[in-house]
Amino acid sequence: MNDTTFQMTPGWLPFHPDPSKPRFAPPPGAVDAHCHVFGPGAQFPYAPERKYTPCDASKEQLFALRDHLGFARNVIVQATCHGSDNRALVDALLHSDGRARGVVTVNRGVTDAELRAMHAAGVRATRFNFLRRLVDFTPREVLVEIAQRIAPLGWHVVVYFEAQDLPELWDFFTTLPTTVVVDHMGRPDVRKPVDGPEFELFVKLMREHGNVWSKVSCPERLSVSGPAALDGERDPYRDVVPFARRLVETFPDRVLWGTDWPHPNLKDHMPDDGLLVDFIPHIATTAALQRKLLVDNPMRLYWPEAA
Ligand code: 0GY
Repeated sequence: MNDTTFQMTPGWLPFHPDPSKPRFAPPPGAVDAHCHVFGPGAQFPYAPERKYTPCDASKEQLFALRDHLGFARNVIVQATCHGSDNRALVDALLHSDGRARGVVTVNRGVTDAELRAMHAAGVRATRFNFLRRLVDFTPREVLVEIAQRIAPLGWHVVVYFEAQDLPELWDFFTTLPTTVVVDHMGRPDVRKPVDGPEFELFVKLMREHGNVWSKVSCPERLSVSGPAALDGERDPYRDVVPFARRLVETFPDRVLWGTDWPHPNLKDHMPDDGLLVDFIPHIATTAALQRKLLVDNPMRLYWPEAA
């Protein structure tokens, strides 16, 4: 595709135009460890093989949101709409004054020189996406080959999958040679019990494999009850709280949090990013847990030289 004008997929919502100021003040140095930049398409075209076309969401808009929400740093994650063309992400890293690190998507053709250049720009991980609505299937041996290529750089692997696919993916995940970071708690079905077999399997993965971390992110995607705040209290996405809180309290040193701005692929509800920040004190209920979640853990993983 050579055109540089893109129409957002019909029905897809743009990001919130005017997020509220959170009541919760993140600790100094807090990291938004899962967010994206999209295009702008005229400068960084979307991938021909993409399954959706997002709205443009520039690095300037991302950095303005970071400041508005009271965060200090970003981890920018390659989304599938840009395929394995990481130019928009790398450009954002290079313009972040060292305040952003990145998670790219690469294919097996990537050269060592390209990997080194991405590392110099601030990339620290590669992402494997297993959601069939987002990507075509990549054979496991190709992913293993990529993991072996990036491991010597000290990078880790970020994985995105849905809870019902964990049994099938278990052996692959547990043989990866790096730290493995799971997006959005492995997407549990929050209508099921937090101590039921499905989420127990995810907890078991983290308990038995000390190299597995989880992002306690995306309540807006997982929630059935929705954002409703109770009696003016900013207590949103209540049905997701038990799941995220269990992980934060069981594995306080291996959890990360992120906004997921600009929230691709949402059709029914676009979150207020300020309200998402006010989800944090409900899942990390002490200052010590909040500091680990928002500062110590992401710094250890993405800025180890400064942690
Ligand atoms: C997310 C979630 C989604 C999209 C992607 O790479 C992507 O396109 O991850 C989703 O649609 O659930 O983390 O951004």
